[in-house]
Amino acid sequence: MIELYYWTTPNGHKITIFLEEVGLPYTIIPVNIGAGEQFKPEFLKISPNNRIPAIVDTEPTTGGEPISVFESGAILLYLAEKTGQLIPQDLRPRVEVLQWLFWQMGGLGPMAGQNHHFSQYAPEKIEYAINRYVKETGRLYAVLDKRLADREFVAGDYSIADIAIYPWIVPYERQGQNLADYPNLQRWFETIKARPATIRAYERAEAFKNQTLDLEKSRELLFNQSANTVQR
Ligand SMILES: N[C@@H](CCC(=O)N[C@@H](CS)C(=O)NCC(=O)O)C(=O)O
Repeated sequence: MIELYYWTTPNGHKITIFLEEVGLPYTIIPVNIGAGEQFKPEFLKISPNNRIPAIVDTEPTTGGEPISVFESGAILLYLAEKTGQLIPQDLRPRVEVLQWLFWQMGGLGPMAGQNHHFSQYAPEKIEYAINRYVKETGRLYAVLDKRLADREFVAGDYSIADIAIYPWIVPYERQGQNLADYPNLQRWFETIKARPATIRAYERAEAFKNQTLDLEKSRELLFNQSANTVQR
């Protein structure tokens, strides 16, 4: 059984999409990051960076104690290796997948995240910061669009690279992007959106929405973290 520490954010969706795709049994342990549940000591034990997602695999393939994993890219890789699915075994196609997985982890995720922050959440509209991240997100979309010009998926067959990228394209409007400007990316996006596993993953998220939150408190919890937050 996989225990998934989860919230309804792009990085959370990556793991439910994967798990729905391969049919591995899992239970969701919600971690409401707007209510500060990522700071609970029991969660920090498996996710010391106070971020979702994280997993505990209660039945590792080698047996023994449960294994916990944090960081969505590491989780996808762990689960792909565990199941032998959504990652090729051969060197060349495998390295293609890994490049695009890491491209998402180091590029699209952080840049689109800052884009969301400065465009939607920052208390002041800082034009320089908004332009910087909207333009960089557009550049990354264009890289993806070019890559998808002559192939169906990002790297060979449908893989953990596509799964890592897709949830970060879902909020394209909030990122100041128009998918019609990237026709190959748009075609890829519609293909993944229509997959039954993707539909099921986003349906599972519905159960956790509509939580009433004190927005001011959430903002303070999420956007005012420092070394003190970790050291206290
Ligand atoms: N690189 C990390 C990023 C995870 C991340 O930023 N998670 C956010 C939600 S998408 C979170 O848990 N935020 C809680 C907080 O900022 O305290 C990953 O891919 O797993």
